[in-house]
Amino acid sequence: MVVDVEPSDSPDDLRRKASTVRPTPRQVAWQRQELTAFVHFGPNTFTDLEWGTGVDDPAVFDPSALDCSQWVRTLVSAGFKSVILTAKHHDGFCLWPSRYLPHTVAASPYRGDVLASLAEACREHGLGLGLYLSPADLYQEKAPGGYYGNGSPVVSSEIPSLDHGGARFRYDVDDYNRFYLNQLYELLTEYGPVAEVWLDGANPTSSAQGYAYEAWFDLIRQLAPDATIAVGGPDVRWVGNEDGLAREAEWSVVPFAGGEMVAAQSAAAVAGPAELLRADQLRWYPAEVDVSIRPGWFYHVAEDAAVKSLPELLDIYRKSVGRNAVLLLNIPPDRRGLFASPDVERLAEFGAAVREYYDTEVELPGTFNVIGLRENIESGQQVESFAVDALVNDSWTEIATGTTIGHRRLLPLPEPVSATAVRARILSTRGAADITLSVHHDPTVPLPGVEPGPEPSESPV
Ligand code: FUL
Repeated sequence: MVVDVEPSDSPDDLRRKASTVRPTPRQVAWQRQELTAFVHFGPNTFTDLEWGTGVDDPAVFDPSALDCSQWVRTLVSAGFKSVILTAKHHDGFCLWPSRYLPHTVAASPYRGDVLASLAEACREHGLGLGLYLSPADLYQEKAPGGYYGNGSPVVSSEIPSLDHGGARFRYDVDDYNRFYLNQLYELLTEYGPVAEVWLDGANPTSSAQGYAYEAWFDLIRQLAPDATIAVGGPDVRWVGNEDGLAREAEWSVVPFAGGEMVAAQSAAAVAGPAELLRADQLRWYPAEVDVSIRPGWFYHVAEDAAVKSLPELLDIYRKSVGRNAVLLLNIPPDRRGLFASPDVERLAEFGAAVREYYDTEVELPGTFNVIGLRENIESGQQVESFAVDALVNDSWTEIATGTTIGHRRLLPLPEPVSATAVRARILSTRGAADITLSVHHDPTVPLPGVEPGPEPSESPV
């Protein structure tokens, strides 16, 4: 939902207007998932690269024991609600046998359809399916006759270009955008419901190629009305770093001017009072935190010993889910096409810890070291600052203060508190806030040495 603001609006008018902005039902459903998995898989898995070349031989893609149901079972038991697969990464190789190019699984020794196997496992185990379709495409840039940046004219085009036996659409687009729309059409009509379409902003190509975003968004809305369009799209924004770190004050109501976010996605503040003053429009635009369980996005055997520890993952959980964002955690399958055992073990520990420490509340009287707060985001995001008090030896003591809450806020305490009761005080709010308070105990808190330093650094997205 979008709310217009006027140059004459005072800071209080702006806060009042911000308090009226609401998420769409698809954004509410997206946020309540809290945990989404990312799966980077493709030629890079076999060439040990992070960014492929576009001219990788499809023969390299040769998983010996691919089993998407192993991924899905591992993810479901760790509490993930959906999974986003790199159907096409920047190298342009497709994990499904697209009709629109030869550079796909069909030309590999594997020959199967990875996306179809994943979609089937997701259906069987009740996991949502999301798709990463890289806008940048090195194969289309480098292959003879490739479309990326070929300077072709914009012409009225029917989508899909080949007859798939379903509905047809018409857009004014150039060759690459027609190709991209045809791929979206395949992905959104042949694999069942899609929960999220992830449009990466990174661009390793050298050619200038414009993206027909309005046509892409229109086609996605027509074919997958429940799918969120993330990062390069209107429903979900990139948090601005790939370290697993949302901001202390992570607003979902974001100021825009001239159709762009007022602040850069990676700025220290994107929606504070200073940004509100520069807005001509306010939109519900929540943050997604993408981070890998390993140093790289793709599997590298050399990183088997560098899988993030349980305390690190729980720290990321508190700083993403616990800071009003969705955590998009990447787990890359290995050359067999399976999640490797260090990752499987860590995910099992992570799922058990989230259930025990965060899905379960400490009953009072009791001892806790994490405060949990939630706003019902169907009523927007309202709280600007709050304090929490504990009743210790019959007297109320302030034990924590914070800024925003949003869907969920998890606030670790410097040391455990034993109390008979707790209460939250809203110190400042944009409008009527609908909040709940809980307390938790996480034995990995405090985690020395991993408190965030300065706010997020720039990343390739
Ligand atoms: C970045 C890409 O360049 C990386 O390879 C990875 O896919 C990450 C999630 O997004 O922009």
